[in-house]
Amino acid sequence: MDNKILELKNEIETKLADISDLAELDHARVSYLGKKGSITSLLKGMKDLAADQKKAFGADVNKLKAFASELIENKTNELKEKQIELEIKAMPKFDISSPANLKTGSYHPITLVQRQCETVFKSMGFTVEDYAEVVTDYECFEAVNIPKHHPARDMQDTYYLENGQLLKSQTSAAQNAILRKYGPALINDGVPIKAIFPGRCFRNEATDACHENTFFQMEGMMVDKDISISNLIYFMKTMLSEVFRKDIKVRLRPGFFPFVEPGFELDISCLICGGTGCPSCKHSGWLELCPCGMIHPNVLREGGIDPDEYTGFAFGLGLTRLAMMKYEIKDIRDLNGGSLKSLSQFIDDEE
Ligand code: FA5
Repeated sequence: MDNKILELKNEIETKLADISDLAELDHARVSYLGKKGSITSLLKGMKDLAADQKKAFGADVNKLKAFASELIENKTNELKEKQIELEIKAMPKFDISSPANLKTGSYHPITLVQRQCETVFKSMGFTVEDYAEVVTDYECFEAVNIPKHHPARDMQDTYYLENGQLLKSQTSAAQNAILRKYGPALINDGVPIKAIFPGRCFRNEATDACHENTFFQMEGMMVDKDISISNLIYFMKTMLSEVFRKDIKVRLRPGFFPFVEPGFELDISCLICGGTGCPSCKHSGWLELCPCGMIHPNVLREGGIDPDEYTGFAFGLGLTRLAMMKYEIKDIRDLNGGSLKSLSQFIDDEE
């Protein structure tokens, strides 16, 4: 190997070993691999070599380039992990017995995770929509492929008003309105529908450590030509790793929801017990967090979109459960309890 190449290889190794900061690492990357970097200059200098030396020299410089790229990538991962560990250590842990911080107002933990999810999805081009809490039977059920008297209605009992309207049991109640709002731009101008719509949901059910009668979900939809399950999985994983700031163990299993086909349940490994089983995860080690699937053709059709031309995915993230996992809150009922002593402890780690 040429001396210049060997010297540069040694220099890169020594320099990278000393770097402890991502900005400095990026600076080093540009100085070696950038357009005017030392490795690129070696390649440019090849034109001055004799024809019989060019081949071996070029191969060695390319080896050096691959070596430096791998070293920089490994170092980047190492530094990012260290940074995340430090951020996690700096995060305050939820302690129900600690004194209330009543001097300043604070956001509710659900608001904090909602805002974090919104930031992630907005950065991926999704719009954030608001929707009513009192809706019609058509919006909540019929428009999403749950006709009157369908057995799937038994899964979600809710509270009815005397005028026949109801408190929405799922954010899916907004799906039809979103399809109708953004469908024309999709059909006429080819603009994909990408929307999330967080909201409060209500169900007439017995409460326990992981069930409330009032809780938050965040629905999301994407519709375009050729949308597939891979797109769905990508967006879900990106959102979870951004919100938790670490890799989260997830599992997908088949799930039935009349408005998607195929449908899945996305569970995350319980972060309260580390997956060994506790009351928060009903002793299963897993927490059902985000049902999802490919939007059923009937739902697209009902929203004015031709299912033969367009496909899409939808998900219904349990925001309240996400807040529990993120802040290690063992009992969902603490979130609606209104105790400032507990609720004033949360801060937005994004700020
Ligand atoms: C639904 O509500 C579907 N609309 C979700 C969906 C949307 C599926 C789009 C497919 C496509 P489910 O009933 O499983 O599904 O509720 C979704 C999530 O809300 C659950 O995973 C859970 O995290 C949360 N959730 C449901 N019921 C409660 C409850 N009583 N208390 C707290 N969180 C709840």
